[in-house]
Amino acid sequence: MPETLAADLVLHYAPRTRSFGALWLLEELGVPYRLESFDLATKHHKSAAHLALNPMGKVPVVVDGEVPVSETGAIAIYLCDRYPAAGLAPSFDATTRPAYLRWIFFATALFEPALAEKFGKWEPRPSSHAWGSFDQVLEAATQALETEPFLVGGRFTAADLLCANVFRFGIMFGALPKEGVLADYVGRMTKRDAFVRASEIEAREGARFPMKK
Ligand SMILES: N[C@@H](CCC(=O)N[C@@H](CS)C(=O)NCC(=O)O)C(=O)O
Repeated sequence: MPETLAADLVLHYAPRTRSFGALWLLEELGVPYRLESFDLATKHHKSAAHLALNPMGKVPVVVDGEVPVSETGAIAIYLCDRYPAAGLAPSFDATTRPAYLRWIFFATALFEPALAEKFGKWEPRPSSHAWGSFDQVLEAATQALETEPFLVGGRFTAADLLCANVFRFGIMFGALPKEGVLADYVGRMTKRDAFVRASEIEAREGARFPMKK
């Protein structure tokens, strides 16, 4: 909804990438932002201008005024604290804050690499790999959501957004079952208005930059 040309927040974004999480987040926050959209095929993300924003040469990057933030987890923590009225993060002194932070890191630092283990058919090494193993993260997520609708404090937070988004990829690419606790959770989260709006923007941008065959 609040895409505008005159915003202080700019999302550097490419369709069909992990930038979707940041796009969904901005739509949930309901603050004005501008989308700088480009096709990864152009390699703009390896240009000096983009490397100055994220030396990893990756998307997403959010620029707040003149300050760049990269890494989806950091973007989520930063923006939700910056715009507390949206209620997407427990306050600093809330007892649910540590669990919230844990699930943000779970999505990006544990579940993501665990998916790589699964897709790459790597030998599981639960005690030496930082994420444990794919089976461990799957069990932890399933256990947490078996009896609760949300991960933290009985309400939707950015932790749900990041986890649902990565579980969604897991389901899409066949690493997670299409039915069950996690699939039901993803189904509920992706019915949110902000997710639907972000998907419409993603479809529009995807059509501007179709995949080359
Ligand atoms: N850990 C980063 C991962 C970002 C990432 O890997 N982005 C991919 C797109 S899905 C990218 O920019 N790839 C282009 C490249 O590395 O050349 C995050 O969560 O923001």
